[in-house]
Amino acid sequence: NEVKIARALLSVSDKTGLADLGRALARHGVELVSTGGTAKALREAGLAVRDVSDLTGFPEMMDGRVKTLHPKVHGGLLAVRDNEEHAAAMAEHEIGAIDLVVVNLYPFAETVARGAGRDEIIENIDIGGPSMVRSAAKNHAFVAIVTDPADYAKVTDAMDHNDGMTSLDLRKYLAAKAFSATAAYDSMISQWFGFADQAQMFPDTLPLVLQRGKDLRYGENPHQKAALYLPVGPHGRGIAQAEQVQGKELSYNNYNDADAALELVAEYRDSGPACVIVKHANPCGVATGNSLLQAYQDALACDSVSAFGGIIALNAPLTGEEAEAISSIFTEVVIAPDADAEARQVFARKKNLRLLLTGDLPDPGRPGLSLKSIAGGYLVQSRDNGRLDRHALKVVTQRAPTDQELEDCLFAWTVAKHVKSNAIVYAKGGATAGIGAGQMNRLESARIAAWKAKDAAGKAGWDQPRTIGSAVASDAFFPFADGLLAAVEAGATAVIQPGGSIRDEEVIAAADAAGLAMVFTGMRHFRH
Ligand code: 93A
Repeated sequence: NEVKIARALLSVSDKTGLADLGRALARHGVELVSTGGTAKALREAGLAVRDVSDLTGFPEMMDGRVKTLHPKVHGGLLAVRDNEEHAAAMAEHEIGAIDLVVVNLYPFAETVARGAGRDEIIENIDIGGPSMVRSAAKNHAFVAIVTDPADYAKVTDAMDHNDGMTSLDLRKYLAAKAFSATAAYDSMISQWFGFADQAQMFPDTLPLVLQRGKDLRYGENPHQKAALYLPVGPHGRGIAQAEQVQGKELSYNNYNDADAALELVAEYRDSGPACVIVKHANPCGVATGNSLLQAYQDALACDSVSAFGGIIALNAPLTGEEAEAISSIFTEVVIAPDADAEARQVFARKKNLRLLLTGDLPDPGRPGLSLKSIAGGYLVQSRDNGRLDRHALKVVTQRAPTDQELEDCLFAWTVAKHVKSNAIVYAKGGATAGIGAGQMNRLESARIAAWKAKDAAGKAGWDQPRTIGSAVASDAFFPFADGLLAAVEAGATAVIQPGGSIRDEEVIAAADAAGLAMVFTGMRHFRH
């Protein structure tokens, strides 16, 4: 159960804490064996070290690709000490037992992250390291395996308190950690192969190794547990990577809503000022404008009732002016690429408001996977990064849209992509006029959006709703003419929708009869 450590093999890329560990082991009379760079570092700290090449009788060769891959190493790690045959094999081949292994692996993720070339990345795939880690972890009945510098003190403390010995409990803990380290490491490499090959948007093998990030207070409801998980290895930047400057801790629902807001505002990363207000993962107001402040005010005017307690995302750095305006109503989360000192000061007065800074907005066209759990499994798909080519739009009505109608169509379409289906979005002059989300039929979404627009006009004191003279987007085709007729009734003059219904002719005829201009996208944006 308790094993006295007589010999340790150290081979680490990250030399943090190595000298202290070496000294603590030396104090217990442990023989130190090491690979090239690690041995050098230990010697520089004044410690006596035996080279692994001395132990194996082979030089480190092939640019270090073969250093520790040798029976004298792996035999010493894997031998079952109380097995007579194993003991005999050790004696016959002069294999000495190794009781402690300290390894951390070639920095694969860091090499990828700093933009190294393919050859260098490949060279940073550690082979010998994980092999030792796995051998030692398998034989944890006798061998202690340390893969995390944070555990150095755990091991030396245990040795200090128990005459240089480790307990089985500690070795089990270390072995479990070691196997998750090698699993995460290989997953990272496998993910990189997927990322490196840009054409391969949807890998067949899904290296779904996730690392537990921070715990969240609870899930969607207080009786549910929740935590943030992050993919191991290279991944895109998103809401999970945003920097929280102030405010209460983000909740599960905050993350979900903030993600929806950031993904939508990112659609405007190359355009002028834009603002998105999200509530329950659906946008309740989206606007572009000559200034961020104006974009915010226009977005707010679309549905100021729902915006209460909402999530606000902006596509440009915040200044004090917008911060003042935003602070005047209750807001849960504000997201922006950056915020100046004045904006930070203004928000600092609102202790609970969470301010998230993202740096450059993510690329809406990036590849990636989206995941949803179903009972007994998961549904995985490539993320909806479909983008419309405005030249591919097909005018299907007698009247073609005017330039302004076309702009409004495209604006409404982009927003509709981010609205839960069935999605109907009215837009005019670069701002949403009414949003109908999540209904079980398209007609109701069209009616709700128009009704909300009327309500908003009343609240804002406008003489008519913004749906008059607007463009309307539908995330999927109109199966019947009724949805389109509801839009006509609301005052829309242009329509953008995928097309493809068996009743397209009927829908086009209704549009022509009402003098509408309609374009087909040939692309659908369901979001359920
Ligand atoms: O190239 S390897 O896959 N071949 C090996 O035999 C081997 N043995 C240890 N990499 C190998 N290592 C790794 O070298 C360790 O995992 C560690 O990250 C690194 C330590 O090298 P050095 O002591 O020369 O700095």
